[in-house]
Amino acid sequence: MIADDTIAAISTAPGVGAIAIVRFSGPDAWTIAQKIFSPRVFSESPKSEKHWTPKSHMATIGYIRKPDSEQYIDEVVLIAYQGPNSYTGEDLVEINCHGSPIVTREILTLALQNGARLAQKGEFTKRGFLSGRLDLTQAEAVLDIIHSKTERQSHLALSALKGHLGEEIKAVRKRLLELTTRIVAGIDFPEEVGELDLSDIEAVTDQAIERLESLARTARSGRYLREGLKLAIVGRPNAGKSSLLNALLNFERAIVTDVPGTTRDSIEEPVDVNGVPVILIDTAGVRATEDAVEQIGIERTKKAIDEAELVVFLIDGLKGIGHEEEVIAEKLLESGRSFLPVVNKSDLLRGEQSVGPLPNFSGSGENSREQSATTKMAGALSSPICAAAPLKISAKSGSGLDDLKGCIESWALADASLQELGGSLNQRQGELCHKSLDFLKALKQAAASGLPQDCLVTDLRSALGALDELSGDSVTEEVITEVFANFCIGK
Ligand SMILES: Nc1nc2c(ncn2[C@@H]2O[C@H](COP(=O)(O)OP(=O)(O)OP(=O)(O)O)[C@@H](O)[C@H]2O)c(=O)[nH]1
Ligand SMILES: [Mg+2]
Repeated sequence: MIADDTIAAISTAPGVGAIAIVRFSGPDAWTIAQKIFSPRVFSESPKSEKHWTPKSHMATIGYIRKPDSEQYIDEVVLIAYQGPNSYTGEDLVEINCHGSPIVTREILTLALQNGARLAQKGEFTKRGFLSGRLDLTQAEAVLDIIHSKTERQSHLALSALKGHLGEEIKAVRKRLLELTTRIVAGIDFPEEVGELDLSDIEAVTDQAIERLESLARTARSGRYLREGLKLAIVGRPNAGKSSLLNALLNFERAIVTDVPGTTRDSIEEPVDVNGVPVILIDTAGVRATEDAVEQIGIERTKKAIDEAELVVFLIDGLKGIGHEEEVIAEKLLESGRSFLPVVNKSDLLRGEQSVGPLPNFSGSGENSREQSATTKMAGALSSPICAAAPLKISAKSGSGLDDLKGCIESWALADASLQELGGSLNQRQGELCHKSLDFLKALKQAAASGLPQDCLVTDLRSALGALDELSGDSVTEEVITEVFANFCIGK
C-alpha cells in the first residue's frame, strides 16, 4: 500500500549534536528535495544550468536554501532513495545536516512549506510495513533496538529485525496451511483425494505445537530483556544488602553503616547484569522493632517481595540463621517467588565454614513447630535456580559476585529457545502465539475424539489467523496504530 502524501520529520534525538538527520518520504519527497537543495557543484555553474535530479542511493554534498533564493540554511549531505528500494518502500530523502536544533527545525519547516506534512510517531517504519518491506515482527524489532538497555537485548532485537522470528512463524504457518488445504481437498474430493489419516494430522499438529511452544517460552525472557527484571535484596538488618546493591552498581548509591536498620525505605536502581537489564531493589532489613518508621520500611520489604520477579535472600554469614531468617523464609515460601539464598561476608568466614550457626536440617526439632521451621529453612537455603545455593559472596571484597550474576543471568534467560531462535516474543506476540497454540491443542483433541475433519478446519483457520496477526499478514488498523504509537517521531 503506497501513501498518497509525503511525510517529514527530524529523525535524530532532540538537542545539539555533531550531525542530525531530517528526512522525508512519499511521492513528493524528491520534488521537495529539488526545491530546497542545491548541490555544491552548482555554486560554480551559470544559473541556466542549475537543474539537479537526485540519483538513487547516491550522496550529494550541497546546501539547503529557501526555494528560488540565495538564502542558505546549512551545508548538508543529501541521500536520495527511489522507492521501492528504501526503508519506507517509497521515495525517501535523508538530509544529514549539522546537529543544531535551529538548523533542523528550519529544514523541517522548509519541507513542510513545500508539500510535506509532519510525520506521526513511527510513521516511516509503518510505511515500510504497509509497503511490505518489513513484517510486523521486524517493525517491532526496530522499536526494541531503539529502546534496548543492554548489548544482549540489542543483539537479539537485531536478529529479529533480520527476520529470524518472522521466518520461524512463516515456516509453521506454511505447514499448517498445507495441512488445511489437504484436509479441505479430502472433504471436497473424497473419491479422488481421500480423507487424510489421523496420524498425519497429528504429526503436523504436534510439530507445530512444539515449535510454537519454543517461541512462546521466549516471551518470559523477552519481558525481562525489554522491561527489566525486578530483583529485590532482602535479609536481616546489617546482612549487607545495601553493600551488595552498591557492589552490583559499582558506585555508592545506598548508605552503608554498621548500624542495623540503616536502610529505612526501598531503593530502586537499574543495572546491567551480564546483559540482563535488572531493576535492583534494596530493602529495609527485617526484624522485630518498635520503631514506627522502621516498621513501615519492613512492610515495604514484604511488598517488594510480592512485586519482585526474583529475590536475593541475603544471610549474614557471621550471624547465621536466626528468627529473622525464619520470618523471611516463611514470607518467601508463602509468596511463591523465585529466590536465591546467598550468604554474605564470606571474607570473615573461616575455611569451609559456609555460614555461622546453621540449624540442624535433619528435622530433629523437639516439637512440630520447630520441625516445620527447620524444614522451611532447609527449603529456603536450597534453590532450584542454582545448584550451588546458598552462594557464598563478599559484598565488601567482591568475591562470588560473578557467580551471583551468572545465576541471575541464567535464571532470566534460561530458555534455550531464546538462543536457538535468536529473538524473543514481546507481550503482543506472546499472547497471539498462545492463542494459536490453544486452537491447535483443541484441534488435536477434536481429531482424537473422532470429530469430522471439517470441524478441524475451523480450529486450523483460527490458529492460522492468530499467526497472521502475529506476523502482521492480517492485522486490524487498531493493532497497527497501537504498535506504532510506541515509536518516536522520525522513526
Ligand atoms: N566484612 C564484611 N563486611 C560487610 C560485608 N557486607 C557488608 N558489610 C558490612 O556490614 C555492615 C552493614 O552493611 P549494610 O550494607 O549497611 O547492611 P544492610 O543489610 O543494608 O543493613 P540495613 O540497611 O540496616 O538493613 C557495614 O558495616 C558493612 O561494611 C562483607 O561482605 N564483608
Ligand atoms: Mg541497608
